[in-house]
Amino acid sequence: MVVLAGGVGAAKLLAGLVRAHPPEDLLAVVNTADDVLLHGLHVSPDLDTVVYTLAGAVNPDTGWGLAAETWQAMDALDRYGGITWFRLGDRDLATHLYRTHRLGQGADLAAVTAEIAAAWGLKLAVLPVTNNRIETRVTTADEGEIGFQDYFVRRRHDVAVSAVRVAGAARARPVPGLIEALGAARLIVIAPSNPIVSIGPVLEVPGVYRAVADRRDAVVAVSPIVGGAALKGPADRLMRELGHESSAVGVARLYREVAATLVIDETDAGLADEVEKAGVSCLVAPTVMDGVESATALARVVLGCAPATAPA
Ligand code: FO1
Repeated sequence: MVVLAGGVGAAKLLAGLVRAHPPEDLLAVVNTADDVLLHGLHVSPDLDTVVYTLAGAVNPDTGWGLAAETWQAMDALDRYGGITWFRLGDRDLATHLYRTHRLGQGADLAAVTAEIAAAWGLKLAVLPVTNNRIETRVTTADEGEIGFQDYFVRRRHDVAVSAVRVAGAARARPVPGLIEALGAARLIVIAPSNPIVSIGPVLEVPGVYRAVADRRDAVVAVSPIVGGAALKGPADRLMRELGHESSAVGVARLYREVAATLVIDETDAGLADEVEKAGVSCLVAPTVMDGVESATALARVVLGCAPATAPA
């Protein structure tokens, strides 16, 4: 099974999937367009959120960074007027130090991610969508084009966006093994992550969109929009600002070429017919994951969408 993942929402569903399905048969393919180079360190927020969550070590209040964290380095950096708007905890820093060290030695991001996931005892495979640098760039009215973390964290995504692009996508290559895994997977899951800035960049890496679209009948997506709103982050605003309807129907329209089924929350049961009219089969189920039980229950609904026959 292959799960296309962004950050927090995807990590929660993955925490359910590893309980409902053998983790050895799970491959999480994670967005890296949120990655940021800061203090000379390579930070991979979505990869780290997936690893930390599945390791049971993530900060439960934020969904990113580590629980029981300390902030000595950030406090010490404040003395110098260094960059501290992007909060890097003392233990989290070790991940970025290690990743940067290994990349500097010539290891690729997939290899380093495998080392980090193994160090946290994870049994499922976690892969960046590409080993190449891709970077979400967001155009705002007052600052022009800025980096994703400048938008998401420094500006608290509290600014209107007129365009989003993934710099580097055109020349990026899918991480080795990804296209084959998509061709062979019994089921492909599009996790409830931001369709624009988390799932979008994954599908923009050349070859990935086509590989997923070719398996459309084996692809199930979970809507990250519930009752017209995102459970976390700016997905609803971004969809509206970029001309899409911020609803489960809007998500269906975004995914209809790549996914045969969309799971929407019971809150949106009344939209099921419109989702079907958008050309996507609709499953109504509880999609708000407030703990492992609800995540596991949703995982079971998703797993139930696996076609009976394995791919030809
Ligand atoms: N999100 C914030 O809102 N504020 C932060 O200071 C912050 C720091 C941070 C450090 C490491 C990391 O892995 C993630 C971090 N995030 C922070 C989340 C990050 O912005 C992610 O990109 C979002 O979760 C969206 O995927």
